Amino acid sequence: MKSILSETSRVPFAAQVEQVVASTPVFDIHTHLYEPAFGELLLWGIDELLVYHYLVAESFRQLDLPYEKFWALSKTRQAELIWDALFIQHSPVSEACRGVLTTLHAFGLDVKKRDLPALRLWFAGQTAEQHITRCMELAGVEKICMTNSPFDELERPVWERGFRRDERFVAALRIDPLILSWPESAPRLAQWGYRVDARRESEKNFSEVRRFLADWSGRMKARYLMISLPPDFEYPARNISARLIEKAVLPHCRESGLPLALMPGVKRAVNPQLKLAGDGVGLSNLDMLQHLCAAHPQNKFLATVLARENQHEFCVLARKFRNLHVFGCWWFANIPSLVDEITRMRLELLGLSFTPQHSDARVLDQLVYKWQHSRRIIARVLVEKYADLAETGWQPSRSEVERDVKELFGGAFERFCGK
Ligand code: FIX
Ligand code: ZN
Repeated sequence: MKSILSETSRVPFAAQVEQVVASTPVFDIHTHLYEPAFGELLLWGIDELLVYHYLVAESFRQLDLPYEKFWALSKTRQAELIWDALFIQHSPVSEACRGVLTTLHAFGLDVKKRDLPALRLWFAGQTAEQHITRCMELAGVEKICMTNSPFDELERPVWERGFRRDERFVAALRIDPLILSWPESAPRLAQWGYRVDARRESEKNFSEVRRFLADWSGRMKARYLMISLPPDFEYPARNISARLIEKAVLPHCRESGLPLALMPGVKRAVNPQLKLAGDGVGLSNLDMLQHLCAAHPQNKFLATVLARENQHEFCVLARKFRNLHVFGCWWFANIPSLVDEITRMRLELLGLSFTPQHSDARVLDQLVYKWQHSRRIIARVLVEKYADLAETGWQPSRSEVERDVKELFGGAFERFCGK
């Protein structure tokens, strides 16, 4: 066995680990990107990068403009205001701003000119198809999991029409409205031919919801089902959300072998005037996750938690339940200082049995920065962990490092889902 450390004279140990992390293809298990058949739902380009809701939230801290005036502007104009407020009037040091520059730089564009029209000109010369290939290559992403909602008016007709799938993309069935807004969702299910009645709880309702889930999981060839949850979500509980999970979602997941992804901690519309940028974070009571994992050992749960303060308890929970797979540093947790802390904690508590990151990209180009930034941190933490092992005389071989990184970049996830 060739030891990575014995090769130190040629390529230093840290550089070898960095090389492996930089070059291992990743399965991006949660994004908001769409495959090409969805046309304009796949967002890309400089203006989309600039009007990303992370930057909208940051720009309102600098702008004096009333919210309604901003929203009444065209996307082009909004992008210009954000560019001016966050890149020209101030240095773009936030993670979301830095991300735009990392991405542009990776495309070979000269960011120091601060020339928005020139950047727009370059993007105008690209096609979506070319750009998908370019972004995936630069990010080292081999497969992208979308977030797919039958409740989305733009998305649903595309699925209903049917299309030839792009093998680089896979689907995840998103069911937030079904679980969290049943009174509004039930009539929609009824309209689509499922015999449900929101006014009365009945076994019939649950079996019809199962039929709905089976139809959509099948139509999308979904890899997993997915719900984001408010911090005060409880399970078990005598409310319709918990009952729908227990009586429809979990039985469907067991029957189909699909995991259920839970994303606790989001407070939706803390400031509704910010629209998509107005969501916040709160500390979740993770007893619900404990109860779900304990009461349903035949179900598989994927989870990521939004609050920093929930991360340690969450890791400990995953040590107790092998039907729980930890993934990603989600949203407000996807900043370098927290990715470093969280990844380190997970490696220390879970070894390699988790998926450290997903991109959550909403704009195709974001794959580039989200993965470049994450890879850099993951490599740094791994180098340190292997160095700690080396102090004991345990020398990792190159192929062992490659094996470990493959686990982290999709291998452990695929195995968990396939169990
Ligand atoms: O619920 C989610 O999947 C979140 O990731 C998004 O809704 C959120 O807006 C986002 O883009 C976070 O990165
Ligand atoms: Zn997301």
